[in-house]
Amino acid sequence: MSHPNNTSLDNHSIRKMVLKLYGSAMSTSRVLVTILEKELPYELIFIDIAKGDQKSESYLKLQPFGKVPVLEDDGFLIFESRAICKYLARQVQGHQ
Ligand SMILES: N[C@@H](CCC(=O)N[C@@H](CS)C(=O)NCC(=O)O)C(=O)O
Repeated sequence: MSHPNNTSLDNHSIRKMVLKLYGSAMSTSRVLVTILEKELPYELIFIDIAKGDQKSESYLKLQPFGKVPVLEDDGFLIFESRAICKYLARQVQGHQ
């Protein structure tokens, strides 16, 4: 899933990679507000916390505490929603 405006930054050669955001609807809302506000290209990877997907072996390699959300940016992993938002703001600022 990606935002319809997801090419805007690509057009300006600011960001080539598509961010991967792992989480569920509620857990990603804070990060999604930042992503949408900054019109960043992203892919949402649904983690079904009701089913316990956040505790799967593969997910624990991304987030060792089994929590959502997680952001992956060209192989760089970051968790904690406020930290993710700050990271994104700084990334965009650094490219302006
Ligand atoms: N302070 C963290 C909270 C992370 C958190 O607790 N996420 C919840 C969903 S909102 C979660 O992963 N719940 C599933 C679990 O604890 O197994 C953040 O803002 O990212």
